[in-house]
Amino acid sequence: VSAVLHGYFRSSAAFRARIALNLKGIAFTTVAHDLRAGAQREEAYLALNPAGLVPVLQIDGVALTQSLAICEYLDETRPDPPLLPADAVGRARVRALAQVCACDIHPINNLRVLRYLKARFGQDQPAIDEWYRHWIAEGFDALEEELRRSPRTGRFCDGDSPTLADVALIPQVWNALRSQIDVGAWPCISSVYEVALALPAFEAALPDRQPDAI
Ligand SMILES: N[C@@H](CCC(=O)N[C@@H](CS)C(=O)NCC(=O)O)C(=O)O
Repeated sequence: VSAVLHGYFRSSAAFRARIALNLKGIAFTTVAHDLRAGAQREEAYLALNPAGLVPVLQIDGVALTQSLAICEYLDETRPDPPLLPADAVGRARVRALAQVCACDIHPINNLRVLRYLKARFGQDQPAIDEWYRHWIAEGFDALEEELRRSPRTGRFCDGDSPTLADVALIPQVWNALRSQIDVGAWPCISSVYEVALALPAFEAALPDRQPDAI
C-alpha cells in the first residue's frame, strides 16, 4: 500500500478523503492524530502540514493537504469513477454544493474555533452547542432548497451516482446527527445520506469504523 492518510476518526475533512479514496478503490493506511490531545500541532506533524489540520494524504511521492484539493487530485489522476460531472455547469454546481459544507459550515464549526469561543470569549458549552447547530441549520437550509428545486438532483446530490457534493455532505450530516440535530427537517439531505450509506465506500469511511475510533 503506497497511500497514507493522516487523519482522525471524527474529522469530517478526513472522512471526505476516506470516502473519495474508497470510491476510487485506492488502498490506503491510516495514521491517526488525536486532535483532542493536540497531536495536529506537534512538530513532526507541522512539518507535514504547517496549518496543523488533518487530513494529509501521502500519495504518488507527495503530501497533499485540504480535503477538497485531495479529492480533486484523486479525480484528475484516477478519473474512474468520476467525482465531477462531464459538463462545466454540472461541475460548478457540484463544487458549489460541496463548498456549502466545506467552506460555509465546517470552518466555523471546527474544533479550534469552538475552543477559541470558549477560551477567548468565555462562552459556555450550551452557547457553543447553539453556535454549532446554528451554522449547520443555516447551511442545510440553503443546501436543501437547492437540492429540492434542481432537476439535476437525483438519488445523490447530482444525478444518481456519488460526486464531490456527496463526499462533502455525508460527513456534515454525520456531524449533525452526532450533535442530536433532527435531520428529518431536510428531507432531500436525509434521503441522500441514506442512499450514500448503503454504498460500502461511504459506510467503510464512517468514523466508528476507523481503527482509532473510541
Ligand atoms: N479545509 C480543511 C479543513 C481541515 C480541518 O479543519 N480539519 C480539522 C478536523 S475536521 C482539524 O484538523 N482540526 C484541528 C483543530 O481544530 O485544531 C480541509 O478540508 O482539509
